[in-house]
Amino acid sequence: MKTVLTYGTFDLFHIGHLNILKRLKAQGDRLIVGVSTDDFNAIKGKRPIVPFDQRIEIVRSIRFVDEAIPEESWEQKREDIRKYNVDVFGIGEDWKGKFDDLEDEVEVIYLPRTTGVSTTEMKRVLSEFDERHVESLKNTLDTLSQIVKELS
Ligand code: C2G
Repeated sequence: MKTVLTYGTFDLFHIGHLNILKRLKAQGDRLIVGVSTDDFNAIKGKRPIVPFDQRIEIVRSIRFVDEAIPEESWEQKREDIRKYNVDVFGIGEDWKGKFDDLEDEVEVIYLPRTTGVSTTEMKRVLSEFDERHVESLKNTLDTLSQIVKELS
């Protein structure tokens, strides 16, 4: 039984997250995913939109994922590797080289990211939509108040 381990925030779950989990599962027989808690995201300097309990439930429901655990610190990786008898640690290549220190315990692999999609980009589009939406509401209100004025 070959066990693969990875970690991530998985906010606004998208195809890039799905692809990396699919690729990681293909590296072994069991995939364990550490999902960053909201407190740990604060340490990572991230503010997820989706709360931890929903992010871990979504990851847990992905058919490539055999187990989802909370990721609460940078340091827990070694402990998890021993606890779950991990053979391979894998993560996207945006982390290339960052976890080579684990090579004394496991095989460390960095996989290609999916281009053209990111949570950051999704948040930007959503916020833009929000601004335009407010703008159009304001214009409608101005038009309505104009009509009311003309009718009175
Ligand atoms: N990912 C990807 N393609 C994207 C976006 C993300 O392959 N377009 C991958 C990342 O490389 C990572 C995983 O999806 O392997 C989760 O990405 P994030 O949720 O951004 O996680 P991150 O903040 O990188 O957390 O201790 C490790 C950290 O917790 C990793």
